[in-house]
Amino acid sequence: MASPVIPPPAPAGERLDPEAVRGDFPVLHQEVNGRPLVYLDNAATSQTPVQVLDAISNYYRRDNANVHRGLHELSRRSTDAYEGARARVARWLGTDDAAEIIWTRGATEAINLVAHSWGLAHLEEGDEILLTEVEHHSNLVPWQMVARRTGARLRYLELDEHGQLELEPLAEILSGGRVKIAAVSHVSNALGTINPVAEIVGQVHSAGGVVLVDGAQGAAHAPVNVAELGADFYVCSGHKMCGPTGIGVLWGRRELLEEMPPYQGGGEMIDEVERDHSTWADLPHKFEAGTPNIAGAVAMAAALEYLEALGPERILAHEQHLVSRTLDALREIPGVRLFGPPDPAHRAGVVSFTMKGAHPHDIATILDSEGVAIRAGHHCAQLVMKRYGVSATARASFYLYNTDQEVDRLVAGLASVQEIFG
Ligand code: 7TS
Repeated sequence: MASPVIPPPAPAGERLDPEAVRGDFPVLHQEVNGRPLVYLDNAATSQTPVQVLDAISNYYRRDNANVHRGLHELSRRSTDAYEGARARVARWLGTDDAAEIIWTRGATEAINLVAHSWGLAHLEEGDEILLTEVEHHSNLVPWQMVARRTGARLRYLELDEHGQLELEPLAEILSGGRVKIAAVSHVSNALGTINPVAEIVGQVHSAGGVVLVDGAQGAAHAPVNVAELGADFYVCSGHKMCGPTGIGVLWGRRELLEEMPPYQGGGEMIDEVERDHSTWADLPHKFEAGTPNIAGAVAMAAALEYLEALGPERILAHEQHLVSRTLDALREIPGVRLFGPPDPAHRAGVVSFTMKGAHPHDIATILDSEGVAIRAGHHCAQLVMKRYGVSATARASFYLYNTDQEVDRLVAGLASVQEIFG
């Protein structure tokens, strides 16, 4: 399969030029409600460059076949592409063991896999699962389900007034010796906070626990190296990092994955099947029952190649520049309340806010009428909303193709909101 055309690596030190990459994203070039689209809902899902669209199209046009079974050319090609994509993800996350990469439908399925496979096998009454107030529901509800089944207790790290996790109580919580697993997000989808995961990992490990990092908002917006992070599990979703929906990844340390039972049963995940029992395939196939999302995996690898050429450090720096510009402008608007760390250096590309007198849904509707797409609601993070005493916020979330002019369109739209409600 011809590999998609990837932009040449950017010279070191040079800032990311969003105008230069916008040409790769067909969806951005349209009018919405008579105005050029400004897409600021990237934390929900990112847009897809032609290089990734081509990877999907080329796969179906030329190579489509099921993996790991046919002794024919197309099956060999699709298997090579699928396994090559796995190796690509492994490199992106900083491991050279591709068998530690499990394909899933997304971050949610990856967390459910760990919660149910590792959790049901290791947790019992009296054990503790450490979560945080800032988690997306995908990193809360599976643990609540497993806690209910095992009798384990849920503990929480809390948020301070600036949207950062309070680490002071951690030592106390861990001193009980009962925390078996901690599940923490790398970056908050509701506030944008970059959480101190390496420090949490260090402390939880010292107390004998393992750590899952929810990287749904991390891997897309900041460089990730699971070895440096020291975590035991890391999850992410393709559709938040220029890839398609329906594909994501669980990375786990080999020793842990090897002793975990399968999450789902079916084709591909077995070694031998008898009438009343079966034995399991080796990693990673033990966790990949049924025909996988082959085109999704191939496309996710193309997305990573695209992001790598641009440079994850430069993507984060660009987002922080846009966040800084947005925070500066919003601070000037009377009645705006900002959530999350005041210093852009502590956040990725998310700005959550409310405006006095205007419901976040009204803000989003007025912005939409001007062609500006943001999200309003609880962002699947109701504990964050409860912590700050609101039911919803408006959220602008940026990515590599957003520009200063788009920030200015957002700010101008908010001036209209203020005129109507202020
Ligand atoms: N964890 C975090 C931190 C997330 O932001 C999301 C999705 C998920 C897990 C779940 O990812 P999925 O791909 O499995 O759905 N976050 C959002 C959001 O902020 N708006 O829509 C989805």
